[in-house]
Amino acid sequence: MKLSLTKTALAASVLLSVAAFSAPVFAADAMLGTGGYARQLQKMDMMKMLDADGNHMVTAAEADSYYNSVFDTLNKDGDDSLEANEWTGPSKNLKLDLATGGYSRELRSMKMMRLMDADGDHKVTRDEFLSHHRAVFAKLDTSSDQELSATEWSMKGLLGK
Ligand SMILES: [Ca+2]
Ligand SMILES: [Ca+2]
Ligand SMILES: [Ca+2]
Repeated sequence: MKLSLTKTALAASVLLSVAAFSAPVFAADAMLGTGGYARQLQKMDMMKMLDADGNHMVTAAEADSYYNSVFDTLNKDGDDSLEANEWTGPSKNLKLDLATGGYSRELRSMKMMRLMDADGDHKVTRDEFLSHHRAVFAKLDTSSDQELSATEWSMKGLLGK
């Protein structure tokens, strides 16, 4: 009796861990980026690219406008979403004019595509793309004033390991 209870408990915990493993990335504390992605994003060169008015702060509006432009650049066929071939592009030409080479490379990994594909249909819509970047912004905006300072921008350990 004791043995079969233990077996049942074991089976239940295996089932639970399988369920946890395959759950989509919806939780508020879900990973927002790979370690490589976080490192490249949080460089000052990247902050400057989002800071359109050059005042050393990145507002939520500047971030949205930047990521809309990135989406448009990647979205070669002009429909409403990014497909895998648009995401990764031709292998020799990962660098986006709007971003550093390091950031372009990390963004265009399939792992980052999967993290942004909230409904798991293998396409990243503009909404999915923007809401991911808004979540990144919110995570970095530790003072919650809708602006990122250089200190907030470069804060380590918030986005991914
Ligand atoms: Ca600014
Ligand atoms: Ca597309
Ligand atoms: Ca999707």
